[in-house]
Amino acid sequence: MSSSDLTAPLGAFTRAVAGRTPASSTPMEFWTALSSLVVDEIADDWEKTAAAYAAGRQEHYFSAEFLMGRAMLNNLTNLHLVEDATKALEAYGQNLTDVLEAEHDAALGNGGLGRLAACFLDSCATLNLPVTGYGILYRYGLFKQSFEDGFQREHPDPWMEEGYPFVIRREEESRLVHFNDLDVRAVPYDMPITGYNTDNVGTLRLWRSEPIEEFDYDAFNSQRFTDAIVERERVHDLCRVLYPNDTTYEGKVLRVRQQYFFVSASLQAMVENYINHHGTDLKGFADYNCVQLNDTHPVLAIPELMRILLDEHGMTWEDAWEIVSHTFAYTNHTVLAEALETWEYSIFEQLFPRILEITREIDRRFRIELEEAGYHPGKIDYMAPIKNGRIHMAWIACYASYSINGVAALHTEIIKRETLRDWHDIWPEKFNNKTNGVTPRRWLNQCNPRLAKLLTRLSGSDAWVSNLDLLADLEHYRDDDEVMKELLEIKDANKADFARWIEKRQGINIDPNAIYDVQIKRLHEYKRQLMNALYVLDLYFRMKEDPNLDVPPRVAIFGAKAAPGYVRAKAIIKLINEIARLVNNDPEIGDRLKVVFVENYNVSPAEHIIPAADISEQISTAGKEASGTSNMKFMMNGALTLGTLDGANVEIVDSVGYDNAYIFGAKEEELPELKASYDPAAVANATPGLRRVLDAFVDGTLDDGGTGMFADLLTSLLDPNNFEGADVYYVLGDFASYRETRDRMAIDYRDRLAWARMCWTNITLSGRFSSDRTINDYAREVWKIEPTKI
Ligand code: 26W
Repeated sequence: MSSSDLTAPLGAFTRAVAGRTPASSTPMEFWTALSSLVVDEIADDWEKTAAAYAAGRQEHYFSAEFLMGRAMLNNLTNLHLVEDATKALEAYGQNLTDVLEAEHDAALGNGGLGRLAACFLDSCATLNLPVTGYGILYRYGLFKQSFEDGFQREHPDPWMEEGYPFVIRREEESRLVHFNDLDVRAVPYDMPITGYNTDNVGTLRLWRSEPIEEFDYDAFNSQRFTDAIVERERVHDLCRVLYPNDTTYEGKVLRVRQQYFFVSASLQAMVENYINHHGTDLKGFADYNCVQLNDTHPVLAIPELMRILLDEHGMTWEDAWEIVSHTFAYTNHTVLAEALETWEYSIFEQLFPRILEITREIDRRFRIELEEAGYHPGKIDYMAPIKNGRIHMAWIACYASYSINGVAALHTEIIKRETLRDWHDIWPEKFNNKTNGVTPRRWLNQCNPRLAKLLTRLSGSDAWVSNLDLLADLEHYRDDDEVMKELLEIKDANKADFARWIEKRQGINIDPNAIYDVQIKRLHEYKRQLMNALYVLDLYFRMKEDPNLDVPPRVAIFGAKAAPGYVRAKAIIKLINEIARLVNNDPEIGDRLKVVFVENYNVSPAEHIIPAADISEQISTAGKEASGTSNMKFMMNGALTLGTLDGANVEIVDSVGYDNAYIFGAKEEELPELKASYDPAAVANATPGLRRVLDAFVDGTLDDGGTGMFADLLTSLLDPNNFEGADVYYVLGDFASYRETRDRMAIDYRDRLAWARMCWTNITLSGRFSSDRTINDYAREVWKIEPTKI
């Protein structure tokens, strides 16, 4: 694309935004102006793409979460406008970096599931696939985290309050969503999704709830005017906030309202589009549409589509079910029992009695179908959509969907064997695996420009950016010492950048020559940040004991938010912060060991951290992490995995080989037997280092501010009277193996060239973990859609 001078238009947009001269405008005002300019650039292609997709077969990605992060750099890169924007900003004395940093992250998701949805949209746009995302325009994204005296505090994240030009309100496409006690107007806000090397522009449609036009005129014309206004505002509550829970389900009425709200509005829009293009006979609906359900959060779409077909289009149950059972595909993202959504019958009764009625009919017919097929009554009762006054969303999803998938090979095997075993017994053909992936645009090309440049130079073009498998052709450079030295220089430069960034952000000084050992992900006991913390504390004690201990300098980097109600997760945050305080202030230790807890971890901090990482901690209890996706981002950026054989780690090792990863700990299939005879207290006493670190929780070495939370952590590890027994996640059981492996890894790091070769193999064999591969698999095997280039 030819370069164009953006100086004049940027000036004009900035004046319009700021109402003053560019000379007096702020980086935020320039950001706003530049984003309007970007939307201006893509408007024609976006309209064309939407029209092309609307006419053919499409996939609709339903997700309660889209963790988009920042949009500007991605859009500028895709539109080849980075240089032009840089020049134009410079003409006004601004620099691109500051303007990019002014953007708020769109944190409309908790973690892995939400970020996966965002990577998928990026791949769909790049691959010209007719896919649209549907979700909720939360006014407050995931809470902002601060640390006060080492404790997590949560603050609201009003991410759009300063304006956000990347969503466009489509007033005329509003829908009415009916609840028993409330009618709500759903207004779509569309976000353009640009792709790499394509003019196609996809769409993320986020719904916002608003009062419907007709209101109570009597109330408005009387003294109750203000009451009427307040009542009108109540509707906005629906989309006010993203629930900050991943994995733990809570039966909150507002959450189920949110779910119904966005799936109802989305289905209405889909049905109307079908009618506009293919006529009022909806029998062919499933030929033109499929819906991927991102976990159970959007599963109400199943009874809702039944309602639309039965009540609004007069179909018979059989005809409607035929359509519904060919429309939906369900992805499972977790095997943790506490995450499975079940709603109380009474909630459905109160909010949408008609949906309840339909769900009961689904339940009745399900029971008959299985009885006729001769299944055992106990089994039928277990699998039925409604049981003991509760509605099981995953069971409805499994029954109605034509496809059920897990997100990594091991995870899919576990859901087939355990979590969804009965469904697999009856409908094995529905089950399939789709190992997750991440977009190499954001997670390599944009966040690691130095490495991207090297890869482009060696491969002679940037084609790898949209075909990551091409990097495999470069693997042989691992034997080229000059290239390996260059790789090491790139990592060093990225680490120096990170050191400056964290110094500026949190005032911590770290040594760029140290090993950067990173664990960034939501805080959960199964992810075992606690095991990492135990290692760091143990290493500290070993260094104190033997001041001459010959180990390379290390920085342990953490980033994690804990769900506000998850007391133990918050205790682990406090614990890590206390360890940091102890270690970082010890003059005897100096730069040999530092602990950094990155505050308010989010997508854009990840973009600073990952390119600088040497070691990627993927240390979940085997069988618990469905896939993991940061493991893939680290791999692409040349960090080595220190991990268990869990989730996608299994496939990462399969790609790079055991020589290029550090694998430790109990395997999934070994754990049942190990756990049966497991005595954590005995392990604590017998494992080198463990007793000493555990004692430090309560002997005054670490201070929990008198809360008793550190003692509770000890209880969770050691007390057999715990709800599910002691140390459910096998932290102490795996510790010895973890310690040995992490120690060995640090020593291996000293052979810089050998280390670089391992990193290089990880980078060049990461093609399989591009979300382009994942999306191509979904498109071909599940969605049956074709690229539709404008
Ligand atoms: C109802 C509360 C709730 C909210 C979110 C329950 C469960 C969830 C998600 C399913 C949790 C989640 O994000 N799971 C993660 O999904 C990623 C994408 O597939 C995987 O890589 C992670 O391993 C998995 O933990």
